[in-house]
Amino acid sequence: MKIGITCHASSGGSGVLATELGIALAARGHTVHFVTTEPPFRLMSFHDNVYSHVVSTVTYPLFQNPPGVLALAAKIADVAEEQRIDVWHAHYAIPNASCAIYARDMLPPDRRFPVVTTLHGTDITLVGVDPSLFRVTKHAMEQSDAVTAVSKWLAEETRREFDLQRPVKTIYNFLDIEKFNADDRKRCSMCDEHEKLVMHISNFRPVKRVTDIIRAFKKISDQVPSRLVMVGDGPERISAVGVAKQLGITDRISWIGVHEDIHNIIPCADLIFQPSEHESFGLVPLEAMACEVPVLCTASGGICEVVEDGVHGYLCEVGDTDTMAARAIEILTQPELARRMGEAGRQHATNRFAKDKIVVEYERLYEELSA
Ligand code: GMT
Repeated sequence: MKIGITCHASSGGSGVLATELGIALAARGHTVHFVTTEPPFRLMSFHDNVYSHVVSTVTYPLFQNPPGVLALAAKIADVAEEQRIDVWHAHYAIPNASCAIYARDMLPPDRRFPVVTTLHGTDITLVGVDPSLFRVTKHAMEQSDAVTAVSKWLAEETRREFDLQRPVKTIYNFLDIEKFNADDRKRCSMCDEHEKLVMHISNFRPVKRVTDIIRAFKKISDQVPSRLVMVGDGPERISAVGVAKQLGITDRISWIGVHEDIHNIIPCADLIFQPSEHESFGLVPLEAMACEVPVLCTASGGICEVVEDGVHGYLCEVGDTDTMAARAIEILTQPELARRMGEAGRQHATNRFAKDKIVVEYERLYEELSA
């Protein structure tokens, strides 16, 4: 099939998932065309059957903001028509689903294509429910030919918040189980031999609660020789650095910035720590589980469908940094417990979330829609 994909090209999980999906579909013999405003984060190397079209937007003194969203819709229509696209897959409702629908509707009837919209989380929970975008988000879902969500929790939230009458199908996120593995499990130069390594990976947005990490880590590192490695960047970094200064632990934390090859970084960790306000899925914990690294997360949203409390790590209440620290200390001081959790995580990731098991679910959906 010829499949078009639109996604956010930044380092967020939705862009990562969409890019990995496109690469996986191409490896299965499909032709994939990405249309994005910047080259996708994980599409830097060449892949057979994958094409990337980057949108350019006109600037004009009248425009305070260049009309990038309209340019995206126009580009989708151009690519779909020129390439005879069979199905368009929009990742993230705003503006990607809206633009795909606009593009579909501006083509002559015999050139139109079905639109699949995949909801990733914040497009519903934070952006879509904002009164300024509620109606346009609802319209995008109602006008899509199929809507999927990355967890049952997100599907349910969407139906409830938007009083949506149409079905929202759950198709879980996936990962490449060969790429994320424990073979490289090693002590790395990020911490001393005698220290345990606690790691957090995100875009440091408020929903990630990065200051909770710093507060919990103070309690952890008072008891266990350890180092905190913060991977990524974003708006909450300044507050997190401020809290670390107040608590006098700046020398115990490394801020290593944004990295594309996190499959090489995760195996260095003894614990992955993601205390989000809510997560529709939680791609990072899944990646950690595949690398046999225990996880410490919050029991919020779709993460409970990925991580089993006490089996792959622990799930704590949002904001409960005392319990988070106690749970982390348990894992860091009991190597046998950590090993068991790591192995159970890998097993679960392989059985439930391996790439080939999930990608066929999207393939089936595309086939149904374009039949
Ligand atoms: O978490 C973010 O801020 C990024 C965001 C995105 O849309 O790029 O992530 C969401 O999509 C990921 C991929 O489906 C999920 O694994 C994340 O749980 C979800 N984030 C939230 O729900 C907060």
